[in-house]
Amino acid sequence: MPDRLTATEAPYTIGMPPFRPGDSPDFGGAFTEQPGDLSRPSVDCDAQDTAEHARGLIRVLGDDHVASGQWEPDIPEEELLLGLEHMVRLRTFDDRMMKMQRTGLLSFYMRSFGEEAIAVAQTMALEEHDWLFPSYRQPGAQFVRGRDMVSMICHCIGNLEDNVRGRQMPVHYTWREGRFISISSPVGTQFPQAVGVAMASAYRGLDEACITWLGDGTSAQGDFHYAVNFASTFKPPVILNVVNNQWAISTHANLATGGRTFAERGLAYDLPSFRVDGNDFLALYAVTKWARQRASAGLGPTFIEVYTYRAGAHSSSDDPSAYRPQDEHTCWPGGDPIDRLKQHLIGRGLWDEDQHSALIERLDAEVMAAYKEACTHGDLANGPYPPASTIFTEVYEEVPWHVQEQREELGK
Ligand SMILES: Cc1ncc(C[n+]2csc(CCOP(=O)(O)OP(=O)(O)O)c2C)c(N)n1
Ligand SMILES: [Mg+2]
Repeated sequence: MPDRLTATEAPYTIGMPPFRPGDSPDFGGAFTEQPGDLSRPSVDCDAQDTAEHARGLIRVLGDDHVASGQWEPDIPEEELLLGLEHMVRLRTFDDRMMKMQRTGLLSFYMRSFGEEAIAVAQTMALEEHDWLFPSYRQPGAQFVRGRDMVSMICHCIGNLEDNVRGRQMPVHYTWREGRFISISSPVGTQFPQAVGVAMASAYRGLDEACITWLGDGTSAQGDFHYAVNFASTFKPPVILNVVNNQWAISTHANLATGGRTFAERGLAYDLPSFRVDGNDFLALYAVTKWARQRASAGLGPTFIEVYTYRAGAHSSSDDPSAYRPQDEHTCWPGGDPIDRLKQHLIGRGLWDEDQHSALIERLDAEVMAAYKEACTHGDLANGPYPPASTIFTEVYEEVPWHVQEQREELGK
């Protein structure tokens, strides 16, 4: 045996990204899977009845932007228009927050660029009292639940009006009233939390479901398997989403799958499992409704792979041109989620370009006004900042002696 195996001698394969900087990315132009390919099984089906759904791709919006197939959801027109508005709101908000980060008014930011449909459509498919256990890539759920935008910006700045007083990184929102559970920096913790709360809801006989999301990279964490094992064993009302956006910072999803889809892992745990086009608002809504109905019927969890593409950088600290072609996201066959819903609505005569421009203008003004108001409570460059004493307050009901000692040492 040589001291060290080279890549070709190694008795295992390592999944590689399809393209690297300098390559011309080509995903084949369009998805081969079409709306109508897959049936909508009854909500009391066996997990193994969804085997094809875990290997295929559930779509509703075709390449011509027309909705079709058994998964086409019954969704009121005004809900679709509201969904479009929330997605545009999120993109506008993200762009403003990035500008704030680049000009030193807040320290760090993460956009949902290209993934706006996910949290918006899926939260709209739930009940108001359901619990949300998101990752940092689903802040859009808060718009659906009506969170005040000024409060969100104050949190990102960490200023005097930040509802968590700077104890969380920007974008790691906490919002009790919206049942939006704190995002944690160590990725993956939300899966066991969601399963646990769903078990508690079932135990108490409440019709409350939990939904949670984590990424392709995060699904390699132990927390993922602990949670899915409990979900498989106790069958609580939980909707488990793996958002496969192709990238975990600079690591490609090919390194995390071993060749199968992420959705097929749900089958191994005996959970109904669906792979859904994550840039298709209608497909996301339909699959989440199915999962919610199954939860209400007392039949337990649903496992979903949301198949999408992270169009932007991982975060404000990342430069994707170091590991993938600059224009890769423009070649993604799933297209842009906002544009796809917009074209669908235009095709149905419910929307037009003028209305879309007016919407963008209105949301620009809304975000601008919120940004200005938030900055009156302090920004990173100019302060004022929350007092240092807030490090020690509002965390423990009874302050432990060593924390008290540190506080005295600091003289705060
Ligand atoms: C336990 C843990 N390990 C590593 C990190 C550093 N980290 C933050 S995000 C991230 C990538 C996550 O990728 P993915 O799960 O695909 O989610 P995405 O960012 O694509 O939405 C990593 C490695 C972390 N925050 N927590
Ligand atoms: Mg990812």
